[in-house]
Amino acid sequence: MQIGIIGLPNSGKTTLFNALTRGKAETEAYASAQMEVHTAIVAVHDQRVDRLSAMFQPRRTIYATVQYNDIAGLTSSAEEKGMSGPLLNQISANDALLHVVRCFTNPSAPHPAGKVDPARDLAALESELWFNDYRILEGRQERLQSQVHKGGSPQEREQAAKELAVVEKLIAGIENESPARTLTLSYEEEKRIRSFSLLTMKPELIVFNIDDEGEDPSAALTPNYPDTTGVALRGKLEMELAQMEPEEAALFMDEFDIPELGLDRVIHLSYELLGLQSFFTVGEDEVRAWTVKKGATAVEAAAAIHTDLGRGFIRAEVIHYNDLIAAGSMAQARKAGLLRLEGRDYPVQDGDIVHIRFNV
Ligand SMILES: Nc1nc2c(ncn2[C@@H]2O[C@H](COP(=O)(O)OP(=O)(O)OP(=O)(O)O)[C@@H](O)[C@H]2O)c(=O)[nH]1
Ligand SMILES: [Mg+2]
Repeated sequence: MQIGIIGLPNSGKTTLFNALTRGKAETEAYASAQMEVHTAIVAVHDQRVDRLSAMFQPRRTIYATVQYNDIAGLTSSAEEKGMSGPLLNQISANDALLHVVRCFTNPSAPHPAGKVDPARDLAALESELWFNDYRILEGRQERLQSQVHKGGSPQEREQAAKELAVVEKLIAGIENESPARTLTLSYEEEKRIRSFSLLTMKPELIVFNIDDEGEDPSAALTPNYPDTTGVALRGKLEMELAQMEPEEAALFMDEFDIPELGLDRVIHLSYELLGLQSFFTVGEDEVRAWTVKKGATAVEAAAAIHTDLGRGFIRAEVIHYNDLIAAGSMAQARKAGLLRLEGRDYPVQDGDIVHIRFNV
């Protein structure tokens, strides 16, 4: 799963990327027009995994991961020409978007537009995304209209008419300021437009990059953007903390009275945003968190571990994390009859501990 970090030049994308990934990519105050992408894979820390690891003492403990991509090169002036193809490809390759909005003031890195104005910047980039989808849909609409009237076989015309109906629904949505993700589409409708890679179809988290003393504007600004989540983060401070040794960071947080890092919150929000959940496998060899979409079935969970487990699936032996912890150990849980045998269609729950029985 990949999350693209987007935002206007100098909004703090690379700063946030460094904080999330504990990396040291260069933040460049004046070199934003070029397209460059930093990429890193981040573990999703989960206390449940720590607790299971303490219980089973495995050789390896593995957290779920998410990939972050720091994408520079977006500006608010692309509107006349649209986004460049390569930039568009970089953005649309992501499963979700994390939009950084500048709220901080910094005399050594002045805002390119002169004045800091989060509402303006947020609107500028959001309309960029909407406009891009609009152009794609309009182009498609034109072609489909001519196909419906004079194209190919009756079947082809019927298919074109069906696709046109979805395209027009999405266009009406955008004209009505409803991004594609807010429209209810049937599975069939969604399938017809999947290949367009619409940017407003992607789940979006808005991160307000605030000063050390700054106020959180998310409650005021996010409601204008349906189906997004907003969160404030002190980007520079978080980056500096993330780059310190843990003991040093703890001292610093103590001294400046910072109760917790905002980063973990962003990591968890983005995980939720993707509609993901974790299940666990446990044993002496390995305790591991696996990632599946919410609503995934037992056989899909098995296939996420290994295709063979999906193919040869017989049953899943399942206990929820909370039940195992309450029982105290796997042996006691077994004695108390807390392990269930589930079939292939069982909807896996976040926190399930799963053992797949299979035969290939
Ligand atoms: N005071 C302050 N400065 C920040 C903060 N976040 C970023 N900066 C500074 O703002 C400048 C731009 O930050 P970057 O992280 O490079 O921004 P960017 O969005 O990656 O910029 P481009 O890649 O050039 O578009 C740098 O000089 C940062 O040190 C913040 O939260 N507070
Ligand atoms: Mg950058």
